[in-house]
Amino acid sequence: MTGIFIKSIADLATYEKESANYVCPEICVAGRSNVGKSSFINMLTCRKKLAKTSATPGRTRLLNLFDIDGGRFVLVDLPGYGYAKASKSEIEKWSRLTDGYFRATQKLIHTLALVDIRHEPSEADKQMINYLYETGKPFTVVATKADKLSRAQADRAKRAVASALRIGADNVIATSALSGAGREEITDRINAMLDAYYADAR
Ligand SMILES: Nc1nc2c(ncn2[C@@H]2O[C@H](COP(=O)(O)OP(=O)(O)OP(=O)(O)O)[C@@H](O)[C@H]2O)c(=O)[nH]1
Ligand SMILES: [Mg+2]
Repeated sequence: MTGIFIKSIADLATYEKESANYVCPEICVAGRSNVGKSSFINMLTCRKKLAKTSATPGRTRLLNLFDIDGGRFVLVDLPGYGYAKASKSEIEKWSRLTDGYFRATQKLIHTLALVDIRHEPSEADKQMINYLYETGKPFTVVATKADKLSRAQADRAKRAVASALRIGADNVIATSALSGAGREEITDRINAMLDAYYADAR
């Protein structure tokens, strides 16, 4: 997939103005701070620095929009939520822009919900999944940083993530931005949902 940066957005009004400029669907990338959202976007688009990554949590505090494949869809990089030191206020900050986005968007067809494969999903992760589930928004859980585990460990961890989130293991895809593992599975899934979307739209 080819990606082009569109814009960083700090408030909802700007999002609404910007999204009025395109008709294609959106897919968003959500997950806690430092889980690897920006790295994941770079992996998908085979670009090293399309989305800015950082070892310091909380790097992406804005909504970042990327055009994928020349208007096929817009990828929305959401601000990371809940990082350890300021969890409550950070979750609130995440909530304001992110909840606002989820309420305002009329184009979102899928959410890629990222969790770290090595850790038990946090309360904030569970909140996000529950929110998506309860509001009927389709999502796939992406378990990041799979390169940090052996293949067998990763398979086990994937099942643990699925069970903690009470979803089917086939709804969790293990990925590594480092090795590119899981990239094809993700792009296949995205292509299938876009094909279905454009077939319906016709
Ligand atoms: N080993 C490994 N490291 C990764 C992977 N993905 C991300 N990282 C590292 O994790 C750190 C955070 O990555 P980012 O992509 O900036 O995370 P983010 O979710 O965008 O973070 P915020 O923007 O702060 O919310 C960086 O040091 C990355 O190099 C991965 O698949 N494998
Ligand atoms: Mg980021």
